[in-house]
Amino acid sequence: MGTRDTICALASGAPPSAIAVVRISGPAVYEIGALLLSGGLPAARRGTLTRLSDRDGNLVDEGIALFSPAPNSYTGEDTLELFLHGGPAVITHALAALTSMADVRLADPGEFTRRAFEAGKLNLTQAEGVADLIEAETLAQKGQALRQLSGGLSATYSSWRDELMGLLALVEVLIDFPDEGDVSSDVAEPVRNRVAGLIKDVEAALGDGGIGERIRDGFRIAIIGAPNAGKSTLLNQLAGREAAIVTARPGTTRDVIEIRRVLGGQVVWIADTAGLRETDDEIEAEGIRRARMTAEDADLCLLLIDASDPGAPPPLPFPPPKGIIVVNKSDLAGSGVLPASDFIICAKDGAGIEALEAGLGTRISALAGSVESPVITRARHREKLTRGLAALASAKAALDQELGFELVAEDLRLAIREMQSIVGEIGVEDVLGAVFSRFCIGK
Ligand SMILES: Nc1nc2c(ncn2[C@@H]2O[C@H](COP(=O)(O)OP(=O)(O)O)[C@@H](O)[C@H]2O)c(=O)[nH]1
Ligand SMILES: [Mg+2]
Repeated sequence: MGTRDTICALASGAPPSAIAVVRISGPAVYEIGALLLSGGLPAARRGTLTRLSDRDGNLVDEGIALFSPAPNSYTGEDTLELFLHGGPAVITHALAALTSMADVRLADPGEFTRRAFEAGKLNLTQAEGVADLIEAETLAQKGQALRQLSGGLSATYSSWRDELMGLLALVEVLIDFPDEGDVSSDVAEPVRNRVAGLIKDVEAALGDGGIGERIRDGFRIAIIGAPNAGKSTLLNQLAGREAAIVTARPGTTRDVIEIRRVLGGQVVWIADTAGLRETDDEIEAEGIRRARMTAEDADLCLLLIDASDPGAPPPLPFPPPKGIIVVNKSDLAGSGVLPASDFIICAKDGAGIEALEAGLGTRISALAGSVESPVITRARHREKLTRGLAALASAKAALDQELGFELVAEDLRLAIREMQSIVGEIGVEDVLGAVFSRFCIGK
């Protein structure tokens, strides 16, 4: 790898703040200590009061320096952390002083963690856990990210990989000694059983209802119903602002409009959709198609019914618990019988909204709790695991039909590769950029 650039960045939040943490990682840490810190580089892992100056000897600030020599640091490289006063001018001056040194530059987003990954301090799912932990807004997201960071997830994938490696070794023996009839049948049967067992485990992980991804990315609630039922009005109530246009004209909402809330301890995206009706308008028809797709994708689907016009409400497309009937415009309800419903609200003045929110929160939190410790927390994991499962199914078919152990071995190798790429052991150059570029600078 040769000599590397030394990277530096503000690691703490946007200034002004009480304290700013400036992080430096790479070989130039020694030079920086010698030239820019009063008293030189401090003793390892000992917070030391020091003065940072620029190369012309102008004082930047006074603060604490912490030196973590390689390999016992986050990145595995020599690392220096400076705890300075968190003012914008201090930070600008500090970064200018540091980058004036040879081979020192500002870090790219996620570059410290990328170096930690490259040094083998973290695997890829753990690095993803770091990013998720920083972005976690709910306790559920935080818990999931911490579990991922501490290796809970990679342990599952690694155990599958190890199991597959063991099977591959057995199958390779069968390829090498094809004529030992007894050996083949003795070994083939257990291999088949273990492949079948793995298929079951992977299927169970994939069939988790996407709960891990939902906890991370947000659950989805769709509001659907006839035009003018008050869907946009309800969305605005839930948003606490005028997110969607409300008019008395049916067919106003065409695009899907989403707002973000925390309900039941979970991040939730609530979508307003175009009213469902027959239409000749091309744009409205597209809106209705999107409304149907949004409802399909959602975890909960609210069918809104107008109490003043309950006539023939569109049928609830999903049974409970996903489908929920909400009667709106309770203020206009006559003496007639209202349709059976889960909630009755007046979206216009907000009556019943609190109860609706509480009810939705209860349902979302039940959904989130329906799977204990989901194995999949990102679409990336699901995609790889799905491919791994296909390879396992193909290995199983080859065993069942006695197509030859070469084919079985090839399928097992494919499955191993997918498991390894989830935790970042192989073939990950293409995903590294995507994973790390979404970190914040300084992490
Ligand atoms: N009286 C009454 N009018 C409402 C209520 N909710 C919505 N509206 C009115 O119904 C009309 C259609 O509302 P909108 O939210 O645009 O319906 P959408 O087509 O389902 O999105 C507007 O004139 C709203 O002001 C309500 O609870 N009571
Ligand atoms: Mg609307």
